[in-house]
Amino acid sequence: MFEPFKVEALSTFASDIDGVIILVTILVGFWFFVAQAALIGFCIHFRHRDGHKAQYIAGDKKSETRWITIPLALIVTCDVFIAMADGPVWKKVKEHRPEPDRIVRVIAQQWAWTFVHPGQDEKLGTPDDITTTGDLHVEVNKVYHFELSSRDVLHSFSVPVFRLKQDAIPGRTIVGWFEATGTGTYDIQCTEICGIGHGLMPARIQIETPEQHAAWVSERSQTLLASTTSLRAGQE
Ligand SMILES: [Cu+2]
Repeated sequence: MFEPFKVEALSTFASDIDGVIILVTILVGFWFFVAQAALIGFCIHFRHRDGHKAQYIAGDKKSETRWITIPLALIVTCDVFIAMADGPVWKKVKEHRPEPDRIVRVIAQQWAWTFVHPGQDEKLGTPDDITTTGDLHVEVNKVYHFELSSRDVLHSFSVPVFRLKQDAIPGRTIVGWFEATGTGTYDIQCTEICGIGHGLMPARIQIETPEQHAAWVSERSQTLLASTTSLRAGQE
């Protein structure tokens, strides 16, 4: 089977995006084969052979321009179908953001991903925030907003199982969203060539059950508390 379809679809909008990709593939694939068949057919039909000179046809007669205008009209009609299918999906994924259950911060840099998660208070920007490198922990069936930024150059935050991709632009914080529909550990990839170490900046997303996520937050909070306490003791 075609490789992209082996990637599981684990977000609330993944199947919508797959639907648009399948539609575009079918329409473009159909016209690709029609165009190639016409090209090869004309090459054979108008070729040079004994007693028959090869023809150069500029296509400026009215009867010949139909070979351009009719396919153009048909292809534009297909474009209209694609626009009708992708408009609502774009709106759902990029324009409309459901209210978040949690917010995480995603920071790209050459060549690593840093993730800041809310701690036990469920709020971002407080002292119990949990920062990790290379591992994003989220809970299944919860709406997350991510605040994406870059410390240096252009990167792109891609989570294939979510069918999610968003460029990270230095100087800007871009907010997006996702809601996972299944658990497991999956790839996060940078999909913007960002320097010589671009291929060395993979990360993982751990999609956890409510119990697993609560246990992870609790464990990391204990570690954070212990290190803060020992740091204070060392300063006194
Ligand atoms: Cu990158």
